[in-house]
Amino acid sequence: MATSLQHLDSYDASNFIDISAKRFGLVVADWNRTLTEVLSNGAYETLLKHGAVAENIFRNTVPGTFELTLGAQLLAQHDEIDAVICLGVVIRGDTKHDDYINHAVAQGLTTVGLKFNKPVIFGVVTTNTLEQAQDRAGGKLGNKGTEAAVAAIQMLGF
Ligand code: RBF
Repeated sequence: MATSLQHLDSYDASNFIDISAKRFGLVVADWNRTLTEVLSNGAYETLLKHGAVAENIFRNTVPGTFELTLGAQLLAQHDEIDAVICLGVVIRGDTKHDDYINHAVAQGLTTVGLKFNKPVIFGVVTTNTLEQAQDRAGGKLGNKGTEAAVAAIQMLGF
């Protein structure tokens, strides 16, 4: 479904669990940093808004979206971490690099989540153009970082 039709910006927080004792890992790709910072801040502020404690949010940077998988695994392996939120922006170029990165990371993050039995959230914006990415990183289509944090909270209550 197109993300312009479906997004979690208008979510129902009434059934969120208490996350004040939960520990979150944030893994943020440095590639397209201007946009991933917006995603990261959106996720961070959303966690705080719903009761997370700043000391329990561990932000880490990796070079690019491809590295999100290992970054997620290095955090998820710790029993103290309850959920990992992975954020990146991949914009289609002249070559097929985006396909390789996107598929590898989607598969990799799924594997990490299943391996450690905890939420590992795919907060990767994958677009054809820079403008589409900007729309989803604090623009007219919301902030996918916020949505990734919401997904993490929802999965913790599963
Ligand atoms: N990383 C991203 O997070 N977003 C991108 O749009 C992106 N484009 C790339 C394009 C090319 C041609 C290459 C080689 C890498 C790109 N990367 C991108 C970086 C990638 O995720 C990874 O950090 C590097 O390939 C090193 O493993």
